[in-house]
This record gives sequence, C-alpha cells and structure tokens, in this order.
Amino acid sequence: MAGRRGALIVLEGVDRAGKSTQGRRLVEALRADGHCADLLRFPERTTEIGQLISSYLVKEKNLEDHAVHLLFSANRWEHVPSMREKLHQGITLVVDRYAFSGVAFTSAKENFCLDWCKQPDIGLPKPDLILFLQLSPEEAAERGNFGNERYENSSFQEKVLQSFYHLMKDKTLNWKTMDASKSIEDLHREIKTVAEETMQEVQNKPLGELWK
Ligand code: T5A
Ligand code: NA
Repeated sequence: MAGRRGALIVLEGVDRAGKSTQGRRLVEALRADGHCADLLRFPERTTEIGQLISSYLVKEKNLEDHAVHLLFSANRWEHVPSMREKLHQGITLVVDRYAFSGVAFTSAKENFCLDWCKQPDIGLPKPDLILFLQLSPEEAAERGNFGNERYENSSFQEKVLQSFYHLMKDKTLNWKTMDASKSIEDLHREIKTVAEETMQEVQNKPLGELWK
C-alpha cells in the first residue's frame, strides 16, 4: 500500500447547484465502501482567517476587495500542510469550492483581471478532478431565493459563471461538467463513478501543483 495516495476531488458550480449536498453524500458513500475520505470546504470559516471571511460574507465587516481575495487564498494555504499529509496517507479529499471559486468571484468584480486573481493560488495542490455542477439560473431559483450574503444576486452570479467558463478552457486541468438538474440520488451515483475512476488512476501518480 505504501506510496498510494488519495485523490483531490473538487466540487465547483453555480450557487445552489448542490455542491455541499453532493460533497457530503460522496464522502459518506466512499467511507461506506471502505475508502478513507474526508470532506473539506472553502471558505473554512472556523479559523481566524475564516472568521474574518465569514464576517465579510454576512456583511458584518467591509474589507477591501484585493485584501479579501488574498484572505480567501490564505484560508486555502493554511490548510495545505494537512491536505498534503492526508493525501499522502491515502486519504481522498472531497473539497467543496476551491481556487476556482476564488478566481471566478473576484474577477467578476470591476477592475480585476483573471490573471491577477490566479496568482496567490499558484502552487496549491492541483485537483485530480474538478466536478462542475451545472444548473440553469431558472432551475437554481426553484431551489429557493438568494439569501442575504454578499454576492447573492443574479447579475453578479452571471459574471461569475462567465469566469468559470473561462477557467474551464484550461486543458491542463481535469474538468468534468455534471448536469446538476438531476435528482440528488442520480447525480450522486454519477459523481461516485467518476470519483472512483479518478481514485484508481491517480493512486501511483505524484500530486501536481495548480497553474504551474
Ligand atoms: N467565495 C468562495 C469567494 O468569493 N472566494 C473564494 O475563494 C471562495 C472559496 C460562500 C461564498 O464565498 C464565495 C462564494 C460564495 O458566494 P459557500 O459558503 O460555499 O460560499 O456558499 P453556500 O451558499 O453555502 O453554497 P451554495 O449556495 O453555492 O450551495 P450549494 O452547496 O451548491 O448547494 P447545496 O448543496 O447547499 O443545495 C442547495 C439547496 O438545493 C437543494 C438542497 O437540498 C438545498 O436546499 N438541492 C437539490 N434540490 C433538487 N435537486 C437536487 N439535485 C438538489 N441538490 C441540492
Ligand atoms: Na454550499
């Protein structure tokens, strides 16, 4: 078993596409099949940096746009040592949002280019698989109205989606688009199949570095 590593699997997608639901389901199912798997989420709001981000998202605090972008990135970097350790111990990590949300959301703001937004996340552990849960704005709206958090409005979300499409053109990354309009159970089964294939493929391959 020595040398076999876990896979780094990221869930991205539009708001309410079901990222958190599917992340939980996937980790449960992998564990039930005897795999070692952990769920992570970004932002991880429990750390000091995460608490700053959370107070920004709930609009308790205003932060300068560049500064908050760097905080989202720092919130990922502070988890890198434990992520690397777990992956090398053979634990598969299922991650609810990652650097792609970071870039897509900030670059949707005025006067931010994609290239600047990517810089602080260069060199993060590179995902072996990025599942993009795709859902039309109409279907997303049927899953409930936007809440009161920052970024939860449809014109901003449309810009975010365009940034995601741009990032998905990068053929050095393993993007898979999933139809998130399916039932929770059907989507789960498809995601589990793709995840298990990836776990098989990468177990003897080195972990890459993102955007390098
Ligand atoms: N952000 C994030 C940045 O600006 N920079 C960054 O670097 C990062 C990492 C917080 C915000 O931070 C921004 C992006 C965000 O604006 P968050 O806490 O992940 O990000 O956001 P949430 O609001 O928690 O998550 P989403 O709104 O994106 O929802 P999910 O996780 O996609 O959807 P989920 O699973 O919670 O499901 C939503 C609802 O739909 C139902 C669920 O039961 C739930 O009610 N549902 C389904 N209904 C029908 N069919 C299905 N298949 C369904 N799947 C789920
Ligand atoms: Na979520």
